[in-house]
Amino acid sequence: MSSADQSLSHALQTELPSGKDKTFAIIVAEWNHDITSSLAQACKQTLMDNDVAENDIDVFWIPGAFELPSAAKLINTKHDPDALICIGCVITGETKHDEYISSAVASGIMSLSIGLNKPVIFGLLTPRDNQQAIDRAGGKHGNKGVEAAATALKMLNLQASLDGNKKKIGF
Ligand code: DLZ
Repeated sequence: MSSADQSLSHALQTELPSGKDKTFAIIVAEWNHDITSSLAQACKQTLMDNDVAENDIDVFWIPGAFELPSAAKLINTKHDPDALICIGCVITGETKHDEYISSAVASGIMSLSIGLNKPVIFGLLTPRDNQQAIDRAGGKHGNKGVEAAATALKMLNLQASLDGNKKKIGF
């Protein structure tokens, strides 16, 4: 199936794990605010729909997508949430800025996620134009903020299942 055919329901075909008693930081870039606020709202609502208390979700607004990895690191140091969800939207323009920003964000979030040993979710849209962004922020391709929340819940569930199955070493 091509990605164009995959809708929001793809991420939600199975029931999501509960996020009860887990804490989350949603970090949102101000650039393309109409899009990112819709992503962030859907993300927060999905967490709450899956047993996360509103008090356990902190939303941080930051200037642009480029700042997502450094802000996530800083917020982690100060707040130590169970999962961090990074949300932004970088739209292709006349110059190559989008390529530099998007690839820096992708590798920054990946290194952070591996280094912190906790879910750091890549909720960055990289559309060619505003319409593609709208289509993915509550339009015909669903809302990728929902998928970002679903990914965080699934990764926390993976972590919990591994913690529960730790093998004893030694006698
Ligand atoms: C500079 C810039 C440009 C041109 N485009 C976007 C964008 O489409 N989406 C986004 O989130 N941020 C953009 N920025 C801002 C950068 O992410 C960053 O905030 C600045 O370069 C300052 O580091």
